[in-house]
Amino acid sequence: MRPATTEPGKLPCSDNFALIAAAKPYEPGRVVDFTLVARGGPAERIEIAPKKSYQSMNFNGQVPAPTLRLTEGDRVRFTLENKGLLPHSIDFHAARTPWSKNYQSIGPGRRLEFEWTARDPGIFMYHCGTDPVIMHIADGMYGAVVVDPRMPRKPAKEIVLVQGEFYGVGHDLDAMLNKPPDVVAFNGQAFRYRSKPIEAKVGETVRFFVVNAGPNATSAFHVVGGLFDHVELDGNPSNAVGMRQTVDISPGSGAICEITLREPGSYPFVTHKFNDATRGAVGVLHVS
Ligand SMILES: [Cu+2]
Repeated sequence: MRPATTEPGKLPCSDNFALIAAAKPYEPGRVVDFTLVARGGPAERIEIAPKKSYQSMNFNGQVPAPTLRLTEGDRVRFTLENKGLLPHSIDFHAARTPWSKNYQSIGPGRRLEFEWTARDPGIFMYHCGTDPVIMHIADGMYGAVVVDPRMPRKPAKEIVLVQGEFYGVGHDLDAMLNKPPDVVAFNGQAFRYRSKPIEAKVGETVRFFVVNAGPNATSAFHVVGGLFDHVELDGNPSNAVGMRQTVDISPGSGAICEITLREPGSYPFVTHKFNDATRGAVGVLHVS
């Protein structure tokens, strides 16, 4: 039998993952349906780096899971279906709802439904919270929720980056607890935006929505050759700060990082925690 590392895997998520849907204008009483299907097993092997496949557990067959974009006040009618092999659950950092009621695990074949209201603008992580949480996260069960404020943000080129760590070939609890990750990636695959840069224009505001799924390492988000003009910690306008060279994003948190480049060229975006950049958390913004 060939070792798992040489088994082919699928692309963790589409190349368009970084390009988020447009913000919706505020509309009182809007209800948004959102369904996540927990998955696992051989069909969920993903290619996290060239010739490096990983046995993921995930939502909707992709790592990271789909980004949910809401506007402040939206009501989410949420469904979790467990089509995986283990119990799974959900934890929306954007929600204010009791863990003891809505974040409990359901077994394979089961379904969970609840509603919550997006009251807080921000960029949030969501993830499976089933024990051992470190494994359900490191194996790929995470995604991002963007909640836009009622007052629309100014137009920008908007990019979602979810940083995550991968250990061994998956399901390796000892490595997750005790060893450094083998791959650290933005949007599920090492260096994916280095080989296929993200395009922007000179003078255009680029708005990064960054979530650090961890599970273990902080992200020190930085653009080489640029400075952030405007940063919102956790993506909330009340946390706005001015110029930043590097933005600290702990596991389980997020930030909006805006930058405007005035000269054409290539600008790498990295975690300035350079052991993790070397493991794959590097991309390129190409400005023309
Ligand atoms: Cu899970």
